[in-house]
Amino acid sequence: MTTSIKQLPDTEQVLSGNGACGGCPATMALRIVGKALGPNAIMLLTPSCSVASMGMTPKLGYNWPGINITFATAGSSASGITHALEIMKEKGRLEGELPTVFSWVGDGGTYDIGFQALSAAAERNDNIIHFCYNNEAYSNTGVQRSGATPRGSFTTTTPTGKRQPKKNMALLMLEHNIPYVATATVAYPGDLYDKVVKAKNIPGMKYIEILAPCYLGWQFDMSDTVQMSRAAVRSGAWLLWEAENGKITFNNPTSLIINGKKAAEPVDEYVKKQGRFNRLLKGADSAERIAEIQGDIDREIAFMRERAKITI
Ligand SMILES: Cc1ncc(C[n+]2csc(CCOP(=O)(O)OP(=O)(O)O)c2C)c(N)n1
Ligand code: SF4
Ligand SMILES: [Mg+2]
Repeated sequence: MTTSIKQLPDTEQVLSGNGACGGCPATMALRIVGKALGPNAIMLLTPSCSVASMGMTPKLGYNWPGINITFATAGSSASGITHALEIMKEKGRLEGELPTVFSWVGDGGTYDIGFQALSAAAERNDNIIHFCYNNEAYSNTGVQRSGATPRGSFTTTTPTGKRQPKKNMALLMLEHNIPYVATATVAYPGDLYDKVVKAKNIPGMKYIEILAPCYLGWQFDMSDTVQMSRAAVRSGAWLLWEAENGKITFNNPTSLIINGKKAAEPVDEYVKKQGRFNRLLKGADSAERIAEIQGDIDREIAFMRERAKITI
């Protein structure tokens, strides 16, 4: 049974007065993650909105020891810290439960610039949690395209809409044979909370990716963040799943779509809610380009349905 929002602990690791935009999905997600991880954790951040939001020492917006590292190094830095802690414990220089070492990284720092170090940490099965909060662009520097930007989306580096589909990063991480991979989004806080609690208790490498609809990059009213997150799942543009030791399970409502019990909502409704697709919608070839986006989603659903049948 999924934890309900009312059952989430009252403890807060994300403090009031931080510098995030109102309605920031990355910060909402981090708040839920904080409730699941508790205070005994060490946070690593690469350049991103979440770094800009945390403010400046000595009054940080996040209640963990935090380290700002370079863009490419989330995987290697987190590995170094977790190994150092293990050695200190072995030598009797640390007592009690070791802190959870986690990286909190955007899609730019995960899909693109940090991919090599992350892949290496996964291959070594180092004991860390890598969170990718995915707002589908480089938001902090004014919204440039990333490997997570979906086809058709406007960014400052794709002024006529991106021409390629996004990559399936969570599946790429699963193919590293790591013990736990999950996807989540802010409209389903209990689902996210349960996945983080589970990941915290599994030794080895864990990867959790959270879709974070950013009003600035996606161009919608900031009060609609949660609705946009829900619309992404209902249209099948974002699939909720987790894999423990390689076995994929879909979570509601994605499981209903995958099992054919409920149809995914047509993607044009989802696309029309977002200004980042405006130019595509106004073009003479808009029907064709929406069909391409729908094709990407249908292909992904069909592929994941088949991939989940492989359990060895
Ligand atoms: C090596 C390097 N290249 C570029 C930058 C500039 N930069 C800072 S934040 C950022 C965007 C990060 O995008 P993402 O990881 O998706 O996080 P978001 O801003 O969306 O939260 C960029 C390009 C940098 N700090 N270091
Ligand atoms: S630009 Fe988007 S991701 Fe960045 S702080 Fe604002 S709402 Fe959050
Ligand atoms: Mg981003």
